Amino acid sequence: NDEEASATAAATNVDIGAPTIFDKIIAKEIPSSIVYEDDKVLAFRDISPQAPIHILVIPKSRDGLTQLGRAEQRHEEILGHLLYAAKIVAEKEGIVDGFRVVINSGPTACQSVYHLHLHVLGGRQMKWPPG
Ligand code: IU
Repeated sequence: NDEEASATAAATNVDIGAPTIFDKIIAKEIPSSIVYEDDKVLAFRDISPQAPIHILVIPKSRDGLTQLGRAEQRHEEILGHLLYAAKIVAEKEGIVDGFRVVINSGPTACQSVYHLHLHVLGGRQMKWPPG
């Protein structure tokens, strides 16, 4: 099931600071459905959407920012930029009045790709607490 699959993915991928598939998406070596882009961030549709709108916002330069739990003070600016980009994406997608931003950090949170990313989710009623 989905829960086992994400737990398996989280257990399989470990944070060793290595390049991830997101680098290939940034380099456009792998196609993606890009929603927003500027010099610092890229936003594209998640390949396995968990809501009618599910977009990932990622920094173009990883700069050691594999997960939020490893963030350092030098990342403050890009972290703010990513969050503001999430708002621009929500606006572009017509969900700015109600959307959710999620960051899974580390295996316990089921992070599977070790290149920091914000999930922007919307287009349906969200539930709380999350799983
Ligand atoms: P997570 O927070 O690390 O679990 O999220 C990783 C997301 O990246 C997850 O929602 C995947 O569906 C998504 N994704 C993708 O959009 N394209 C890919 O090639 C891969 C993962 I690998």
